[in-house]
Amino acid sequence: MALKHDVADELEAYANLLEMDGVEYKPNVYRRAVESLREYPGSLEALAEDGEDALQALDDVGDAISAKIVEYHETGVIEELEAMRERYPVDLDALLRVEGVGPKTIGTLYEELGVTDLDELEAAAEDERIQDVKGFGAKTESNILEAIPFARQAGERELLGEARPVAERVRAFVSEHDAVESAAVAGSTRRWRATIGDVDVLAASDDGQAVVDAFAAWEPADAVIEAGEQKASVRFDGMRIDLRVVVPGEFGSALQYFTGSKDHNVTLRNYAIEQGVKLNEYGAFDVSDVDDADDGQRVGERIGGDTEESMYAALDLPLVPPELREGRGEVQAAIDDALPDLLVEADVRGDLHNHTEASDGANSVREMVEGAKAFGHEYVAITDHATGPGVVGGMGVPDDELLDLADEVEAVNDDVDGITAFSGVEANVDDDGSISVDDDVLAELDVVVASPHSSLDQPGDAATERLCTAMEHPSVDVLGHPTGRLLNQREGLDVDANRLADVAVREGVALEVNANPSRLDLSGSAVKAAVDAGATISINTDSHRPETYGNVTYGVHTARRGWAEPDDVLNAYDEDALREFLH
Ligand code: DGT
Ligand code: CA
Ligand code: CA
Ligand code: ZN
Repeated sequence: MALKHDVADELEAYANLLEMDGVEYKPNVYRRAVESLREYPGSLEALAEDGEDALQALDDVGDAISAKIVEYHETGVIEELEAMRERYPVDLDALLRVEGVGPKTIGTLYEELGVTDLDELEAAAEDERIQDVKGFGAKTESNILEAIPFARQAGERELLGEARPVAERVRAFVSEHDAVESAAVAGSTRRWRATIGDVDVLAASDDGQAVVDAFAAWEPADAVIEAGEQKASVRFDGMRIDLRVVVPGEFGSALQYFTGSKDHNVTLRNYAIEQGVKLNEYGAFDVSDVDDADDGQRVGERIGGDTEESMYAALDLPLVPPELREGRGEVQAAIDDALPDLLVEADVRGDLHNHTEASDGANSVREMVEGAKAFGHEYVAITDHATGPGVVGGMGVPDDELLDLADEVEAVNDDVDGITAFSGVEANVDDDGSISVDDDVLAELDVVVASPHSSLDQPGDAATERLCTAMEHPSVDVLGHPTGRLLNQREGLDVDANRLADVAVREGVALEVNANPSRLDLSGSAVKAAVDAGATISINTDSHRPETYGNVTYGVHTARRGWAEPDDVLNAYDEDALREFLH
């Protein structure tokens, strides 16, 4: 497997172990290096071959870290890391998935109670041993206990942001094979679900065995799980990847079947039966003249299956976009000719939630604005964190400096042609719904994003109330990452999406679809509630560096999962319409 993945994972583990050990400052130095490694587009092998100096050309990689990368490249281990692992023999990955539990907590619970994995953590909490440890209380203990089932289940699914690039890579590899006519990503990855159980790829070929053999020999794979004549599964970077090969004439029906979801397919198949049509992975068959339609897979007259369109056309239906195939009324909408005219990425004109080095971002205002322009945006808002609870390590901008920052944004706006830069802030929504920034300051800014960052374990009613109160503030334009969820890490606020949508309409506030692949917040189903109620959404990347403007793709597809059309999306508006909304 690629050195980059391996070494980034190892250094991240090292950062966590250092933090467990009570080391200050250094863990974050390692984490910054990990981020830089993961974003480096080139081959890390090539740099490592050239030695430590070459590696130090990477951002945030200094002497100690470059030496560890070379050590790992040459020997396959980092001695200091292995020593730390011996000292703390805990299942860090699993324990870190428990909401509210970080490396420091894990370190303490290991020292005090010998907790090394989820089962032992659960037992300690059930026996009420955690509340006796200094610095812990009964409340923390019960929070931990409640969060364990989610942590257990979260370990089994991968973020879309990790799985999707891998799926594309496998698809490209497979489609290069001489015997392959076409290849496609299927399953939940094609539906752009926020998390992925396993990656499904489909290929059309008359020589299944040759294609399966090539896939089983795919060099980056960590292991082959199984390999048959028509399908194989491999493991890569903690993910399972399934490849199925079908004959070209059945590619469309197989693609339709293996894209799912199961709910969509069941609904579609039942409708088909009413029309005298049988659907399966081998095709669409007219069985109206057949005595026993269950007598084999390929019965009656075949009326579709070479393309996916032909499967829907066999029922006189238009193709249902994969993001809609979740059994949320899309089959009925297709029958009624009422499918939405979905938003596409090209409709998006700007990004309304971004950070600079004034708070926790990595770049200057100018770099973020020029980056947005290079990305193709017509406008961008600079919305650094205000100070407040839940904001990383005092990184927020105090009220009086927000106005200076706004002046800087205005100066950059005057100076850089071809894009409009809006001033703004990401203010905190406090527990009671109040906004953490002074009203007079908020009134001066172009874009006010208000987001919850703390108390993300409030009960649903209080959480809904809190967010609705925040939207009633006259200066708030966008409710940022409304639930505060972090996929596979914390569930976030359990809000009533319908009520949120109604208040958003009434108050003229846009609900964010935060496009960071760790958030995708609102989720697709919450977007659907918003759009159904007539609310406006805003798809923002929450970028802390220009390289992540491209995450907008994940936001767009999440919005599509919520049936969003261009008119539903604030940052698909032209600048005049946007300004009107902001006023
Ligand atoms: P995942 O992997 O959990 O994120 O979700 P999917 O949707 O990718 O599910 P997966 O990988 O088990 O199967 C891929 C698709 O194949 C699924 O969406 C629908 C279809 N499929 C698989 N097994 C069945 C089944 O037993 N019945 C039906 N109707 N469809 C199935
Ligand atoms: Ca799957
Ligand atoms: Ca699968
Ligand atoms: Zn933010």
